[in-house]
Amino acid sequence: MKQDELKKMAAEAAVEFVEDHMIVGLGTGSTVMHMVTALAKRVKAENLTIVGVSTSRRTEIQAEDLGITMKSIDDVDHVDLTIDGADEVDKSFNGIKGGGAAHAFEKIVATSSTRNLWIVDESKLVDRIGRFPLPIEVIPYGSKKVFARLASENLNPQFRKDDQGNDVITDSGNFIIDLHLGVVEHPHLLANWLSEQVGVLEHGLFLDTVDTVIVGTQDGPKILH
Ligand code: ABF
Repeated sequence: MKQDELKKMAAEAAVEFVEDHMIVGLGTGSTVMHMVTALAKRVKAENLTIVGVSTSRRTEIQAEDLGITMKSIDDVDHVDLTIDGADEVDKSFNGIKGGGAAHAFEKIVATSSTRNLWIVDESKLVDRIGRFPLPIEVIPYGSKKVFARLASENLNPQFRKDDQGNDVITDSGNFIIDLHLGVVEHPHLLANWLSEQVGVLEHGLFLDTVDTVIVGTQDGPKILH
């Protein structure tokens, strides 16, 4: 099966974890797009009452267009279950997220959630995270100073550009700098250091966050706890 079919497999399996009356965090990315489509179908078929909380404008638009009731994270007192994608996940459930430039909102929703569930195709499972460039969201003012500081620490930063060579701008109007590390030797140490850097809004290391990972594999969906 192709990668997109494996993404769809994981996405559809995740929808079964949604219960009536839940407040559901909806992540961002192509795997989540499959999940939102399947969730909307299930909501209609079973006449479920759920509220969605999005992690990006594009997820919010998709969910609303499909008839899912949406609220802002600030209009709910908690989120019962957040279903999101990931770029890499290791055996300790350390993850890199942010390939979709939405990791700041994703982390805000994830840390407000009772339970977090990631949906990935098998290519996202790695022994060590870091081959996928680590996204950092930075405030535009002073971003070149942050870039220089990251470079001076040999973190191999690159401003993320779109196909036309323009800066990628997040839903918050910020820039993304990707760190080309190859491997993250000590995820918690790096996460703490990045969190202390002035001008860094949020990094894409998601550690001690996810409870369950559903993997689309050639042998069917695998549920990892
Ligand atoms: C999102 O899911 C992002 O954080 C992550 O980059 C993305 C994975 O994208 P895809 O599902 O398209 O592979 O949560």
